Amino acid sequence: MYTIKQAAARSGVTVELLRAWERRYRVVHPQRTPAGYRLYDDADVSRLQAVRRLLSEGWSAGNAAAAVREMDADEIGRLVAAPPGRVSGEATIEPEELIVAFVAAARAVDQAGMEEILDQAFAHGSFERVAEGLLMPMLTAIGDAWAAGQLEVGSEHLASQLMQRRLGMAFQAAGRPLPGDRPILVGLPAGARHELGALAFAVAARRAGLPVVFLGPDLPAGDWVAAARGVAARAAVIGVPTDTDAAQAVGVVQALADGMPDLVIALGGAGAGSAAAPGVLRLPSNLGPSVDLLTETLRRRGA
Ligand code: B12
Repeated sequence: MYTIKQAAARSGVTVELLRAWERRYRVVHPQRTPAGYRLYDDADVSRLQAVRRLLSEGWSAGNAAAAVREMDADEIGRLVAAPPGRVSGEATIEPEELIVAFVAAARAVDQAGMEEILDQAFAHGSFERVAEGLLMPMLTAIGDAWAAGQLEVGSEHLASQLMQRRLGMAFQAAGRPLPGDRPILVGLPAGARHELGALAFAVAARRAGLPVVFLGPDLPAGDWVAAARGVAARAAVIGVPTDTDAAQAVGVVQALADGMPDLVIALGGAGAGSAAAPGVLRLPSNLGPSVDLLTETLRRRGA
């Protein structure tokens, strides 16, 4: 066992910092001597080294502590032993740790920390992989924490705003449709505001070369028809994020099918099953397969 001075020396942090991390972030839980002095063991020292390591890679203290709190001894050992510069890479920071750290940063309304974690998330591979493996699970974890009363509404709004901006940037970066391309409209029916899944799909579809126009949330059926007619759309993809959105989605499908019989109409999202109709394509929830299915359907129908 080590005194606070020894533990600080072994982990390479100052006594003041050690106390602050203990008090603010509960990184370590020292035992006490009968006289009340703190005593630290090797596991405490490793945890302190792990936090220090993440800080040196640019993490904020709160996020580093939250990530380390969720790690077991093996993970901490691997983190501490990793060569410099490797910590932010795929091999060492597991997606689960980024998700936990993102929720912790959101809870603390730490926007800079959340941005930092999203930067790291985007280093984890292709857009599709990051969106499905990290961004969407982060949102689900935020929703779960909110439902469990562990996170305020402001934190949840902050998280979805940040996600929306990132997805918007990815959408812009994926290239614009060429003039004259008959577009594929993607959007949500009246009343539906959970637009992030549909936006992620729109990004993936654009990246696959489809000329996507994203109409966004909350669009009434008549306006879908006006937009589709106005641009002679090839397809309309309607996001149905929850069962509650299904009735309005059915209205959009009917209005589009009546007004533009040759239009390819597709539904995607967790509520899509409740809005299913004959002749309407039901897209799977994964981004890659849903883009492939739409592309193949457009080709087959010569649309
Ligand atoms: C962010 C959020 C919001 C934001 C949305 C911001 C935005 N710009 O989108 C705001 C604050 C607006 C919001 C409002 C509300 N929300 Co909300 N929200 C969430 C939260 C935290 C994340 C949603 C999200 O983006 N998830 C990530 C998405 C993409 O995952 P997903 O929906 O499962 O989608 C997957 C697939 O289905 C697919 N997909 C989705 N859409 C599409 C579209 C296409 C075309 C394709 C191919 C695929 C696809 O992509 C994903 C792949 O994994 C969830 C929590 C959760 N567990 O999801 C609650 C949640 C969805 N909300 C909920 C509720 C109840 C509401 C409100 C009614 C709250 C209120 N009382 O006001 C309102 C309703 C708003 C409305 N009229 O639509 C409930 C829904 C319960 C239900 N099943 O009906 C949830 C589950 C929270 C909860 N635990 O209770 N919310």
